[in-house]
Amino acid sequence: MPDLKGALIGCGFFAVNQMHGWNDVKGAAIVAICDRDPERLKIVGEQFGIERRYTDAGQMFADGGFDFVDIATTVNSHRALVELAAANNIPAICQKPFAPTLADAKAMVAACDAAGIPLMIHENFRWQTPIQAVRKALDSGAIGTPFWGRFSFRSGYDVFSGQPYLAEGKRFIIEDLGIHTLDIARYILGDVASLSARTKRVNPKINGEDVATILLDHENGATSIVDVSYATKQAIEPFPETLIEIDGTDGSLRLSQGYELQVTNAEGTVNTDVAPTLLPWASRPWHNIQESVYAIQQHWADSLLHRKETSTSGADNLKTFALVEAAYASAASKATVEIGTLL
Ligand code: NAD
Ligand code: 89Y
Repeated sequence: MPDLKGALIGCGFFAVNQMHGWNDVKGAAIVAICDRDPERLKIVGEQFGIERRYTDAGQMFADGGFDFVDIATTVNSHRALVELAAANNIPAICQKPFAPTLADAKAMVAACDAAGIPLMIHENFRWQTPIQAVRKALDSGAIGTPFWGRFSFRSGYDVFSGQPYLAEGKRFIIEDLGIHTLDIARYILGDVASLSARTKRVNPKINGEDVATILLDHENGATSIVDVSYATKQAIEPFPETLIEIDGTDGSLRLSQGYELQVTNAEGTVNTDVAPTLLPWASRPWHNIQESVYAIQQHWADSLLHRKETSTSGADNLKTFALVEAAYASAASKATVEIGTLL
C-alpha cells in the first residue's frame, strides 16, 4: 500500500495521542507539523522526530508535500483551517466539536464539497471497542429490533487540569463530551427526529453546564436518553466509559462499568469482556479513547486510499452537531426541537 503523507496542525494536549496513533497506522505517516506556539511545536517535533515544523499553517500549505491534513486545534480555528485545506485541495480531518456554530459547520462541508475533497470529523467515540461490540450485537439480531436506549456518561474526573479551556466557555459538557454521546446514540439507534433537553451547572468554578439530560425521538420510532455529567462522584470513577442500555423486541443488552457486555434473549444471557486494548503508548484510564484515536485514523487512511466515504464525514457529523445545537436550544426554551428544522 502506498504511504499517504500527512500534516498535523495543533500540537497540544490531545494531538500527542493523534501523533502516537499515526505512528501505528498502516499506510500513512505525518511528515510536517504546525503550531502557532513554538514551545508546543518543539516538544511534539522532538518527541516524534518530525523535522518540518511551522508556526503558520498558510506557510505549511504553501510548501506542500502532503496528501492530507489532520486539524487538532480547538474549535474556534476549525473553520479557517478547513477552508485553508479546501483552498489547497487537501483532504482534511477536523477534531470535534465541528465548529462554533452549525452555520460554520455547513459552510465547511460546502467548501470541501466545492473543492472535491473529503472531510472527516475526528468523532472517535463510536470507534471505541465496547461501542463497536454493541453495534455488532445489534447487527447480529440478538435482541431483535431496539425500541429504547440509554447512553450514559457520568463522571467526577478532573478534565480541567489537562484541558483548562473547558472551564472557560459558556458551553461545556454538551459541546465537549455530550457531542460524543449523542453521536453514539445516532450510531446505535439511528438518526434523530426531535429532542428535548435540560441542563445544570453544579461546579461553581466553571462557566458552562456540567450536567445534561436529553430525550431523543429517533426517526425509526425508538426513544432514548442521553445523560452526561462531570459532577458525579462515585465509589469507582468510570471515566471515560459510556454505559449503554438497549431494550429490543427479542431481548436486551447492557454495557456496564468495567467494559462488560451482557446480552439477554430467549436463549439465555451471555456476558462478554469488551475492554479496549491497552496500546503500548497508552495509559489508563484514557486507553479506551486512545485506542479509538488509532482506529479512526486507520479508517481515514483506508478510506482515502480506497476513495470511500468515512463513517464520520462532515456531512454525517452535521447530523450529530445539529443535536448539540438542538440540545442547547431546548434547554434554553424548554421546548422540543425538531432536528429537520436545523439541517
Ligand atoms: P490544546 O489547547 O491543548 O491544543 C491546541 C493547540 O492548537 C495549541 O497548542 C494551540 O497553540 C494550537 N493552535 C490553535 N490554533 C492554531 C492555529 N490557527 N494554527 C496553529 N496552531 C494552532 O487543545 P486540546 O485539548 O489538545 O484540544 C484540541 C481539540 O481536540 C479540541 O477541539 C478538543 O475538543 C479535542 N479533543 C478531542 C478528544 C477526543 O476524544 N476526540 C479528546 C480531547 C480533546
Ligand atoms: O474533550 C473531551 C473529549 O473529547 O473526550 C473527553 C474529553 O477529553 C474531556 O471531556
